[in-house]
Amino acid sequence: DSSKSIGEQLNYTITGIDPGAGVTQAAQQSIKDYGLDKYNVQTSSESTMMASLKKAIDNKQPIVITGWSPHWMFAKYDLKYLDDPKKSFGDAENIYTVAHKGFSKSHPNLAKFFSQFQWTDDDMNAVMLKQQSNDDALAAAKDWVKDNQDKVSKWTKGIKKGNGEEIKMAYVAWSSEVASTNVVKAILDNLGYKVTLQQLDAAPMWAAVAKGSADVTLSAWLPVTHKAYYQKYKDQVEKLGVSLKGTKLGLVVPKYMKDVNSISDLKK
Ligand code: PBE
Repeated sequence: DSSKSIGEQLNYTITGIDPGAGVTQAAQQSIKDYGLDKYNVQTSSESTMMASLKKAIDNKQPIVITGWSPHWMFAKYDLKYLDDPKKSFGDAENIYTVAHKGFSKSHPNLAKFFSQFQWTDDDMNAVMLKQQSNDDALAAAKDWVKDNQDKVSKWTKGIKKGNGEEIKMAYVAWSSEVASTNVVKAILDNLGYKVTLQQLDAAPMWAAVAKGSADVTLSAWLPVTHKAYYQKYKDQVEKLGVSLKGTKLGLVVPKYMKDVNSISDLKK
């Protein structure tokens, strides 16, 4: 009903993901920064948010979600980021590989691998799309690894084979991290290591790496998105490398919402 204001049409709702995600905090910050007084961030999970997005698009209804790149949503739907001149969502940042402190001393060979593991948006998108059409995230990752041996061989250059040595990786169930974590597991398992994966919410994921119940995570978006977690644990963790450069966070809407182009338009 277009006689209603944008806010009324949206039920003053920003459809979001898990409460522990940095993008959730940033969305709450945007409500303050832009004076979106009546709005709420409705938290759930990435899969629930994506189901709401699909439903809205199927019915050509307005919706605003907490989005980020890389993400397969941009390949599947016609979406746009809302302009954020006040930078509630920060600037482009990087995805870091973070380990329990001391990991590079105790596991120099694996630390070298992680320092060499850096891929691109296109690589990650390819894996995320495979995982959209294959419920088995590891099988999809293995497929990609098999077809991209040129890239894999650069990441494993000079890395010694493992001997069933165990390594525990923690991650959050965000598509980007499901992709990277399973790809690394596929590569290291092939090399003779035994990688176990632990899926956690963001706060316990950081805590697990800090206390050493997990060795490594590929889920650290810094310097802004996970700033609070990093500040809390920086003495107990170490950065092994950057797996992907130039990520983005923001509020995202379907392109058919022609009158909504910046966050302040949500006040209309
Ligand atoms: N994300 C994906 C995470 C980091 C990776 C953008 C949903 C977050 O907001 O914390």
